[in-house]
Amino acid sequence: MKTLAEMHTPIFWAEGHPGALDRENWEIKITGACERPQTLSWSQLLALPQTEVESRLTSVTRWSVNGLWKGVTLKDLLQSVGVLPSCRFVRFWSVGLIYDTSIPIEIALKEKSLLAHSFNGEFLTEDYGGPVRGFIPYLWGYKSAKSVVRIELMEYYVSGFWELRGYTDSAKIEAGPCLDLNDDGAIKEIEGPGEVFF
Ligand SMILES: Nc1nc2c(c(=O)[nH]1)N[C@H]1C(S)=C(S)[C@@H](COP(=O)(O)O)O[C@H]1N2
Ligand SMILES: [Mo]
Repeated sequence: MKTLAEMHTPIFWAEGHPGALDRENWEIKITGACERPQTLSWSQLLALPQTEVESRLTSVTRWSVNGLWKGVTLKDLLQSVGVLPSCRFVRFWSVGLIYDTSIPIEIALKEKSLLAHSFNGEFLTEDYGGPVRGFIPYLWGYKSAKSVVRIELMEYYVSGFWELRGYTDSAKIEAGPCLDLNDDGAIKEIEGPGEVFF
């Protein structure tokens, strides 16, 4: 199984590459509309139920990469903090607190939405959003925030880094040509709006 780097997956850090990050001491603050706000450590994250999903990250810049993503489902995570019915959006913050993005709770609760730490059996490196990133295959890649340090459970929506710069708030995947990085960048068609299946 190939790594993201071997498939020449672009490395996007619009706010600047964060450099080396400390996986063992990584912490994610979970705040907002939940019964038990908490700071989740790396070991606590690994102690939660682990889920593997075979799915694609698909960028609005029209490339897509498929593999085995592993981590904790956002559903399990939200359950563990006692998410409140008033929570309507999940807002992710990347290290440095410059890049943020929010998704509707309904998408967060879908089976393939993860807080991911691994791809094809290897921990994610900093280039690809390690130690832990959002992975939301249902929407354009800019909703999959890298190197997440904070998750805010929100009662309302706020546009994030790319949404404020012109990308849609909904991030619905649209039809059109797309490079399949699993197939040496061959151009394939996304047939219609929705998750990419080729
Ligand atoms: N912090 C941060 N997260 C980010 C981005 C970014 O620039 N900074 N780019 C987003 C976009 S547009 C895409 S397509 C994916 C790309 O993930 P990759 O850089 O691991 O390939 O990350 C998303 N998450
Ligand atoms: Mo993207």
